[in-house]
Amino acid sequence: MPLAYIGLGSNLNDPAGQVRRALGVIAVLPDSRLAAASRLYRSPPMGPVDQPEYINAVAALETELAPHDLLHALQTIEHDFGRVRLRRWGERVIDLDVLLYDDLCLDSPELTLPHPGIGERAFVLFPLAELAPDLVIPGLGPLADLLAARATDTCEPLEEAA
Ligand code: ROI
Repeated sequence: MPLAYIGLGSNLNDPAGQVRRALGVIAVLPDSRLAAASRLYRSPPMGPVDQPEYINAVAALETELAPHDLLHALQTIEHDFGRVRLRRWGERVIDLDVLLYDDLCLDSPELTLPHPGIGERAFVLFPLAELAPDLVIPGLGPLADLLAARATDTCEPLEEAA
């Protein structure tokens, strides 16, 4: 079954609760199985700094949903969570991104894979590395190298590993 990685982020209305609840909804998507979920991480906002810190996580989803069907399913969840667009790169109750879909490279009007910006975003790289430390990202190279370049960025787990 194809394996997709999904990025989750929230900085409004109990962000940790939003991310946990979204993981629960992702876990019951049709024709899919939640293979793993990272811990929750906190990170300063990228974008306008006058917004709360973010809670981020990454999920690994085995899925028979095609990439665009997965995207639409995630957009439906965002809508159900009451996501409203306040400003560009601004605060949100939930953000669900398809980060990777197997080693697919895709550039369609709706969906670009790997997700653009993945290589610079500590809040994606840290939780992703928890799930797949040996991952090689198509077009970007080993995750470990991308992570090393972001080592000084702030992104810390809410709880230490058990
Ligand atoms: N910043 C952080 N730390 N985490 C996010 O998930 C996040 N998402 C975004 C923008 C607004 C770019 N900044 C973010 O979409």
